[in-house]
Amino acid sequence: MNNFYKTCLMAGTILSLSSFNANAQSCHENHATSPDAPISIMGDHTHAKGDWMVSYNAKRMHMQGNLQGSDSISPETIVTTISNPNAPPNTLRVVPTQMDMDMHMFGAMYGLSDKLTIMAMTMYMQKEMDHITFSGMMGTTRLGSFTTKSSGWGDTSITGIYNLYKAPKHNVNISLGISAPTGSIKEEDDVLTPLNTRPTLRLPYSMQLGSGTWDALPAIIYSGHKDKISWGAQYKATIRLESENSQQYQWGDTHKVTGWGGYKVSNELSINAIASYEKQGKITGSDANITAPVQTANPDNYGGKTIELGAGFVYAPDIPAIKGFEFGAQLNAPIYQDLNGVQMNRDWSIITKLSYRF
Ligand SMILES: [Cu+2]
Repeated sequence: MNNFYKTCLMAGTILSLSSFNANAQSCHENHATSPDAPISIMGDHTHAKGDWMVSYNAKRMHMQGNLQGSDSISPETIVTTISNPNAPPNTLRVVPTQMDMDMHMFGAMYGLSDKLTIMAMTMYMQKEMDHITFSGMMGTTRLGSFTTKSSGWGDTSITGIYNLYKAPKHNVNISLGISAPTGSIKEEDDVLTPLNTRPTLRLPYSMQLGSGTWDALPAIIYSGHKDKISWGAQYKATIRLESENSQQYQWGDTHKVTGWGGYKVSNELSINAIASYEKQGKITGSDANITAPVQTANPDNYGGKTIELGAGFVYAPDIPAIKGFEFGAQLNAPIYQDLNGVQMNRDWSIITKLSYRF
């Protein structure tokens, strides 16, 4: 930890005791780290030269039920009205009802200079999807239900974050990352077929752990603050650098715009609210091993537009023994979804974060 940061902490402590923290504000800004940004925002800050940060984020995303475009659709309606281009007789016979995705993200940041910070990130994922299987080739007789699971390491990224502009109340960072296809795209599990057999099959795209392609991760982020109020906006994208992966398909690019506002309740605690718009393209190409009569096996049933709202907090305790630690949580839920084809409904997600600077 550098001396400047120690001085910052001391100044912050003294100033918070006197309940006047205008100088503490400019102090954390000079340290080039803003504790005000919501924890779901990655790459919001840079570090001073030689400073390290390690972080662990745990995210759970819960999906429940299905949507056709923006409208909710029942399993019985799916199997009687939605066609299946993968296999004769062109009907869907298996419907996902619920999905939970857990991501354990491990990150490290290092200030190469006061302007440029490098960030490495990897994640361990656990996915679980519940389904109903309908009996035979047609009709709405339920045969039974089953759950598929996949778990393992996902894709790994390295990102450079550059401080483009810094003024007392305003900050602009640009970043460019590259994501390596370290996550498996050949996960398998047992399924229950409409003919009451239980073969082991390649799982649909959404149950795989990586994209299979090298991807670029560009972003630009603006943040500002005045007294106890903070705000910001970020645009970030995931751009596929290869037209197909080893299994002959490509995930759609994603573009996401996020805005937020925060309020510093005390020198240790800030709360925030967040709104985001995300657009993702369809999957192009297809994996010849993914052919089950389920909507998730059809590349057309991927991508769409989602607007999400969220709220959270960031807590940086002012206790000498745990100096440098920061903890936060955030809950997000969509208020609008317009999804391509038929897809599972995104219900909510929760993120918690623990980070340590030294
Ligand atoms: Cu950091």
